[in-house]
Amino acid sequence: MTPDFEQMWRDLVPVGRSATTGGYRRQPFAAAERECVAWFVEQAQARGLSVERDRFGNLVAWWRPEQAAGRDAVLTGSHLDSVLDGGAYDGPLGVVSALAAVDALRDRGVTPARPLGVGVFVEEEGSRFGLACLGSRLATGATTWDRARGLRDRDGVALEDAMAGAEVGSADLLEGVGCFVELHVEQGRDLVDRDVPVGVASGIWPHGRYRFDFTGEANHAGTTRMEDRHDPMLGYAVTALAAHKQARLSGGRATFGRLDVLPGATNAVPSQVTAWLDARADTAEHLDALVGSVARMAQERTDRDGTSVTVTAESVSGPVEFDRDLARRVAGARSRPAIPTMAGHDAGVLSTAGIPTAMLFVRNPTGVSHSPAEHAGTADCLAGVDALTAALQELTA
Ligand code: HGY
Ligand code: MN
Ligand code: MN
Repeated sequence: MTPDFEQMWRDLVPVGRSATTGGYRRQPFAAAERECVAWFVEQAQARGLSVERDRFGNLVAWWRPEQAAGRDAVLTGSHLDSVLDGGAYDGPLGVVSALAAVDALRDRGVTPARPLGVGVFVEEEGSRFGLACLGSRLATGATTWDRARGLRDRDGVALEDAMAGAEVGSADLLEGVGCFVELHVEQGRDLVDRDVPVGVASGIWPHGRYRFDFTGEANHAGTTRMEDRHDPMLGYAVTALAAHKQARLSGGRATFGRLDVLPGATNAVPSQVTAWLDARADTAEHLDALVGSVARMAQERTDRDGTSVTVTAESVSGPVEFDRDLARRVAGARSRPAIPTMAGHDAGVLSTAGIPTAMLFVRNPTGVSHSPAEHAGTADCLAGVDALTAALQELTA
């Protein structure tokens, strides 16, 4: 008898967790994430699912009953990679719940009349190579291998080199997929405020990642008079404050969470400050306006300081409205609330590629995510498995 949800969860919990912060470091194609993928393959094979891989590191474990031959497939699943010091649930909850849903269907004696796949998309967080949902963008053709192969991580390692040791295949994993349902921990408090364990997603805000390169003049921290400096740190500092203010005024989101300072010497005025802005808004126009206003303020300050700034969009995700009919079917008999999310997901990429897609959210008591404090109670996780099982049973009938 294959292990149940709680056993599978216990298997994964220690993999890639930092002893100091309790956060997860499951960077794509690095040891901890590869251990998670190996665990997934083992679990899939223990269930007699056939694991297929594409050339980008994505996988789908297929349940193809005889009677399902020739019919559109139903795909579920999520991702196993994490942001740096991320939480345990963002991604893995959708994968483990999908495997548990397969178990539950079998326990009910259900044999799907459609192929049912459990998918794992690689580098959903874009936390190593910078492009969000990299695996699903490659699988859908939203980006190409030629554009992606040269993306480099913080150590300058290119994607194609990081993938060198990884087992890949040549399947077109999305061929014949009629719909995709992703279960995910909620990254917010909507379900908490509604006191509901499971909800469905209505859509995803447009969002993007923009690299600000501030260039100034390195000089001595002591012998250089303040009026003689061209310090790029000032441009960054003013821009970070401006981004926060513009987001608050517009109801959007703006975050500078990553910074590189060169040369990084305590007693030298820096030559270069690179800062990454994560910006999000309810519409594409509002997003452009938010990023545009922040870029203008950066330009004004650098003009004053005799420094310069360039802004490069590294990852942009458009607005997503999920398939209403599918959301209704996935919500099932219960009237589960339909809630928007400001977090990107592979589901958004597949929806944008034209595959009818829905998301189920599981309540997160703190609403905190991308942090070791991210959490979902076992009862709510099991309610999520039930909801996903019911949805998959309905969709594969
Ligand atoms: O960053 C996001 O929106 C998602 O968690 N990948
Ligand atoms: Mn996620
Ligand atoms: Mn995430």
